[in-house]
Amino acid sequence: MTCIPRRHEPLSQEMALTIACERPQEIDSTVTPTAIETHEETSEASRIDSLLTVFRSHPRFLLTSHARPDGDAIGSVLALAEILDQLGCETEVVFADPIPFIYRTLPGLDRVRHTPSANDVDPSADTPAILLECDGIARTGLLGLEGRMLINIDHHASGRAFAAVNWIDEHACAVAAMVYRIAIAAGVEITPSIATCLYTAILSDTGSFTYSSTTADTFAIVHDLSSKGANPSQIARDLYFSNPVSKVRLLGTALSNLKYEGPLAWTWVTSKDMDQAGADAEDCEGVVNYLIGITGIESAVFLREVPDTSQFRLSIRSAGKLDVSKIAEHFGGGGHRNASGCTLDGPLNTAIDRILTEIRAGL
Ligand SMILES: [Mn+2]
Repeated sequence: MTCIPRRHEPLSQEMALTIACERPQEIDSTVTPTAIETHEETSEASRIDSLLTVFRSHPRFLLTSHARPDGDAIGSVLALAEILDQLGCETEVVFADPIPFIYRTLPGLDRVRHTPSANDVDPSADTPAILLECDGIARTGLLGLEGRMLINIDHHASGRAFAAVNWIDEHACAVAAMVYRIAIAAGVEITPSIATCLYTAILSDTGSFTYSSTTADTFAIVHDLSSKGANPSQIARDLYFSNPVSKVRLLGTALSNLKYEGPLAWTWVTSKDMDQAGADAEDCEGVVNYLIGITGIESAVFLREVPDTSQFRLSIRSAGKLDVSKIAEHFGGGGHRNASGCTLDGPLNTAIDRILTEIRAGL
């Protein structure tokens, strides 16, 4: 294991050089990498170096991710918090929204604060904030981030370099894969809890290793994580075989509302449907995957009425031809080529017309 500086002074040139030299130099002289590969590798190594320089020169960080956090957001934030523990930093983990039930067993959850403002956990503007999977501070749903030093780590195609330090890799299967690379570069120990958090994040963000972002590199990472204490069958049970009955009832309603037209399928649930099923927003997670799982369907949309508003929250999926991150961005949302989301004003039929028109034009 690499020796890690635990002091928090700005790095001396000598120390920065030491860190740069610690990078593994695994160059196979029999292979000539293309210019693009060389450029990308250099840029990734230098971005991780920049991050480590920041981590080692501040005593304390706020960590957060997007509103309505998913498995990648939560697992990656918790893993990064433990990595920062090992680097000798203090951290505060804060989310604007509660942690969904299926992630209740993740190690380190007791350190999560759920509150509307980052100032509630650390009012000092000197404490930098690390944002995972956000294209700006608005995506966190948190107040109190303005004026802080911001660090942005993201793997969304819609990612933007809005922060003081940015690392965006839209080819990463999950932001957890990027956090894993940070851990390796920092030389920290991948503990069973880091391994469990990162494995959970990658499992959920690759749709159980089914999305096109899943590559040999994904399996190399989860292979390492399973050898370091992540338990694949236990994590799968916690994520996929622990559904509350309200979720299954709501799925029944959503599937009975199903409509389709050529390669396009869509469905919805209203606030009333959710009340009748005793369901909440997190019970809607994954419904859209049943639609994109229909043979011949190229794009699928699930609309959920947001309680006490006239708006609908949309989950959009593509089987591969259509880039649905572009569709979501058109309506102020974002995401990935195959999975994205946005919010539209109601009423329901207007929201459906707007999204279907946009998707038909793209298919
Ligand atoms: Mn993600």
